[in-house]
Amino acid sequence: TKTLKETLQEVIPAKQEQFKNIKAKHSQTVVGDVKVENIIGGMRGLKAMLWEASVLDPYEGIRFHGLSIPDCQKQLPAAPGGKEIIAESMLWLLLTGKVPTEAETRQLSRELAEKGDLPAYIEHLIDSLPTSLHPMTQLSMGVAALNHDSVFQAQYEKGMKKSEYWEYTLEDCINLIARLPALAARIYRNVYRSGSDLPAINKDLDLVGNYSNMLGYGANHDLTEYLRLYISIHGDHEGGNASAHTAHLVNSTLSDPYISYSAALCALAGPLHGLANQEVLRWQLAMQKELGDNITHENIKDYLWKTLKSGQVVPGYGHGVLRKSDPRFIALQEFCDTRPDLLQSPTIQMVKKTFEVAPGVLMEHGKTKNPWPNVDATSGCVLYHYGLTEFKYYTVIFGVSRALGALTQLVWARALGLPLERPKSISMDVLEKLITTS
Ligand code: AMX
Repeated sequence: TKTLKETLQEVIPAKQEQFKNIKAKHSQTVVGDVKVENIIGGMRGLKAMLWEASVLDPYEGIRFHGLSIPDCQKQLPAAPGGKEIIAESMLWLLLTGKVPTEAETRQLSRELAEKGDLPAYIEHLIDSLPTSLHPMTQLSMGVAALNHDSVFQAQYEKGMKKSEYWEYTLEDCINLIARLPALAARIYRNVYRSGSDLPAINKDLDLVGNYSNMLGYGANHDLTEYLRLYISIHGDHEGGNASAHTAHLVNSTLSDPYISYSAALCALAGPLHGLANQEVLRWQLAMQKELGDNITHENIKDYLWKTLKSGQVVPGYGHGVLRKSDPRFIALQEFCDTRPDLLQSPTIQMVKKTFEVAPGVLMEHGKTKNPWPNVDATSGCVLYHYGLTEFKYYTVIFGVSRALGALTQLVWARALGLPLERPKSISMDVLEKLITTS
């Protein structure tokens, strides 16, 4: 059985060769136009960065190294006794482009469990924070402070060769992914379960099995399975989304992976991005409160219009790239469809009913380019049903997940020797001159 690093070592030379070829032969080849809408529209649609792990098709949704979510569900190993994809098999795929064997997956689970304990200074740091501090701020602070032990930074100071960057980046990334569950669970326990002790990491369990255990939900097999699926399919969503892009940008300055990912978490904490996770639930519960037992399609429509007319967005709907229902939303809905308790949950029934009317309302409203649900429309409601009701915490779970894609791609950025990212900005005066001369 090969290790993750050995597998990566095998695939790197061919990709380096491919990159060298593209750079040598095609640096000046034009592959698209820059329109004014790209410059003033948050660079939407501009093809301007390399990202190996996944590509997002507006209509088909995400593919991880070419595999759709249903492909991954069929091919990637699950936990012993489980059915859902686990973080380790997704991590392996995102990093190497290969589907791991059962043995490789178990070996990686053990490696992560062995590296998963938090250093004492991080425990003290997190324990010293006010419980009123948003869990995402706490997560970002904890991740940043873990850079105390960055091997990349230590080796950089010693003067390592550029060809070695990826190896130390990999070491930091694996250590960080291993430690995220203990960090995220400690935040949860401090904020919502004051005084309760975290169980020790079980070396025979997978990463998310341990995370669920440390959160205090290990006995709930269905929730643990849900978390496995959730964390795997939220792992990567190509490179241009705000969190992944932030990690990529910051790391391009050769900041170590810890502070790069800490910055990414700050981007994830915005309501238009990862915080939509918590916002959907807040919005759904407010609707439930207002409608009481009268949850009819008509009433939901009225509530949607009320939200839109007050100038707010409908959380969980729309997307920067997608133009169809998000396949991640579909995968999570399918998880619900196989469990009678979830099908009977009032919150989940409301998600389904909202889905039956919201696209029509959003189309009639006529602003959003994509009236279909994104993953956040449903993800939090299942957690809520299983008793993980503290929705301010939901984006932290997303943060544990997004590390799989954002961090593995830092390894590739360094293996390919990608340079400091530095797009050209222009003023409106310069833009107008360009417009008149084009
Ligand atoms: N409700 C109401 N209006 C919406 C909308 C929604 N769900 N989605 C988009 N719009 C509006 C935009 O605010 C914009 O209005 P403006 O012209 O007055 O500024 C207009 O429609 C055009 O926007 P767009 O091009 O369709 O979307 P975008 O690429 O600018 O933004 C996104 C994408 C996700 C930020 C947006 O759809 C949104 O705010 N959705 C709700 C929040 C949400 O669910 N975010 C989670 C996204 C997934 C994730 O990252 N986790």
